[in-house]
Amino acid sequence: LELDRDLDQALAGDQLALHFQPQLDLATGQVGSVEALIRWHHPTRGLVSPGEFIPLAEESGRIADIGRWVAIAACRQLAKWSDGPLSHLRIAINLSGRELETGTLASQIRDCLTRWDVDPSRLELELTEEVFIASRPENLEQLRELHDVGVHLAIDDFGVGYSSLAYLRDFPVNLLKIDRSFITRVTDRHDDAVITGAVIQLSHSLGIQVAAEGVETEAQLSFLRNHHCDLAQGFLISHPVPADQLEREIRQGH
Ligand code: G
Ligand code: G
Ligand code: MN
Ligand code: NA
Repeated sequence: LELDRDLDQALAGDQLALHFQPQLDLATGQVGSVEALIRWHHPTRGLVSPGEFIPLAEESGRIADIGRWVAIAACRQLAKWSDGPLSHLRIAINLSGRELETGTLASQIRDCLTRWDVDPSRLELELTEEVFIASRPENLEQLRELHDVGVHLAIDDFGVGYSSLAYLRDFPVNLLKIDRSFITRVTDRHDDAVITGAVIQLSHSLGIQVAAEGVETEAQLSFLRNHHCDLAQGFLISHPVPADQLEREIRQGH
């Protein structure tokens, strides 16, 4: 496909960028971490959404190069922030199952961390439930290896994938991100409220932190505070923004 082939140029040039969406630590009121979301400024099509090009890249195999680009960009950003007011920030990057299949993900990420002298605990990997359930054990070993050196692991879009909980038992998960679809109606629907509350309790009982995705109203934020959710992410707090804007927002005390 034409769009997929254009990715080669995007990777070689400067058409890709990471935007960052803050996650508010509800206990401290500070931004504790940011999720990196890739953006593509296509020369003729304008902004192309990752929802459009990531699936294409997964099919063509270009996802491995994108993954490498993202890991490098995230580590460079962490290195840049390391001696300023953003030195406490953790960056979470999204990984697809296809990226684990290359078998070189762990060594690649470790190389990046070393090369930019980044504390591994500043980096978090977001994977969906499907990745944990459908990946081959030897591919998942890479995640264990990264966790052993200090990299954090997060479950993305929790609650809408397969309903197995075995990976919470078998994997060293640091953070569970409750899918946006629960948070959207958490103040209107009893079932969403009960599920959200129960997921927070389950996670905490297992020593896992919880983030809520897609927080758009003060009422949702209050609910999450009252139920001792650890982190909140969503348009109420901030849209995903370029690094310089994030720096301004945090300096202004967001
Ligand atoms: O930012 P936006 O909501 O448009 O993202 C759409 C989807 O693309 C989300 O599911 C998100 O997880 C995914 N995505 C964003 N950035 C990356 C990335 O760097 N790598 C991978 N594999 N997926 C990403
Ligand atoms: O699949 P993943 O959770 O990684 O997708 C993240 C995507 O969710 C980002 O592309 C981001 O733009 C989107 N997003 C983040 N916060 C909100 C929100 O509050 N409301 C909605 N509708 N989308 C959001
Ligand atoms: Mn995510
Ligand atoms: Na998500």
